[in-house]
Amino acid sequence: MPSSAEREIARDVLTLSRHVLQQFGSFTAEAQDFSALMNRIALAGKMIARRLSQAGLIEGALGVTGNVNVQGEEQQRMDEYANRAFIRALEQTGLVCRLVSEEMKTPARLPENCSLSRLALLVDPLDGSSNIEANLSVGSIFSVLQPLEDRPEADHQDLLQPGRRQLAAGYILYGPSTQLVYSVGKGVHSFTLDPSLGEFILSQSDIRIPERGSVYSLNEGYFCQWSEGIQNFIRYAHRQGSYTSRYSGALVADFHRILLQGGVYLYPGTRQKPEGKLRLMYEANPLAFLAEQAGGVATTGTEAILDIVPHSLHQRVPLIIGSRENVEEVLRCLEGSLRP
Ligand code: AHM
Ligand code: MG
Repeated sequence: MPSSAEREIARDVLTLSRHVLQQFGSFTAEAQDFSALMNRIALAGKMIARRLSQAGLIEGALGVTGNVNVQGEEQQRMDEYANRAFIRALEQTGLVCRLVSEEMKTPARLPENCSLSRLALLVDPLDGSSNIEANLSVGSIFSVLQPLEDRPEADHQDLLQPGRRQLAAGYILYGPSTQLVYSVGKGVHSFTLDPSLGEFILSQSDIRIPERGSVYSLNEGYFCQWSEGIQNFIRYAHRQGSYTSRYSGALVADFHRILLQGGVYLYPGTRQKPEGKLRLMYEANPLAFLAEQAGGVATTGTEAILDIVPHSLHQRVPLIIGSRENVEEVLRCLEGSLRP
């Protein structure tokens, strides 16, 4: 029977970088590169987590920059910091050549990396950033793509590929603890930051999303602007009695709850904005990749998120994501075969 100290040691050596190597089952150059890449993403996450934890004390950490980002949204100072953290964590590493971000109209080129790596990293550096001022959960979302060889690099057309081709995807959740969840296409695994070690330690491997859950998660303030199908799903959820509503305003936090406990998250299009709000390439795609890896579903309502061929880096997409049975209920309301 191992002692508690031995069990502690066995737990603490299961770090993120070691786990990535285990996922590849080898020490090939590809495995080493992915391990190093995940380590640098984790470093950006640690920098962001540290700044968030002290934001109320650091002069100039909170508030808005006065700039408007590519989405036409007011940029928070923490958005800008998080974006810089990802760029600086990845430059001069040889790991990714281009970085696409919600906060930048055109991708950042990391030219010194390009002779070594052709990979691209796509990020929402700080998702749900309107939560920051109130000290609520936020996240970072990431996706890794191999640019297509047969498509021109001009206008980044070589990155406009369906989410099914993602090589890796994940998110970092800045909550009561900082958690990193990722997949390289071999299941979904979560890690918790141990601040005393400065390492992400494996906390749950091969996460499976429950087939059904009781949570529906969406901003009901937009009720009058939705299609009849979405309105009918909400009426159905209200009348059915077994649903409960949870919405934090941060997709990463709401998705994380559903990944672990089941249910459905929705950000549908509205009459004014049929594409909804969320971005395909660095919000919907990475979470759809994780959802499918965990046995769940992600759809626009008419098409699997991962099958969409993008037409631009920053395009928006309606998102319905979560447990298989709950998503099917939404789809049946949309097609009219399930009524409240
Ligand atoms: P952001 O990336 O600009 O923060 O926007 C994405 C966020 C999601 O995290 C969240 O689910 C949603 O926007 C909240 O939007 P709304 O206030 O319209 O419900
Ligand atoms: Mg954001």
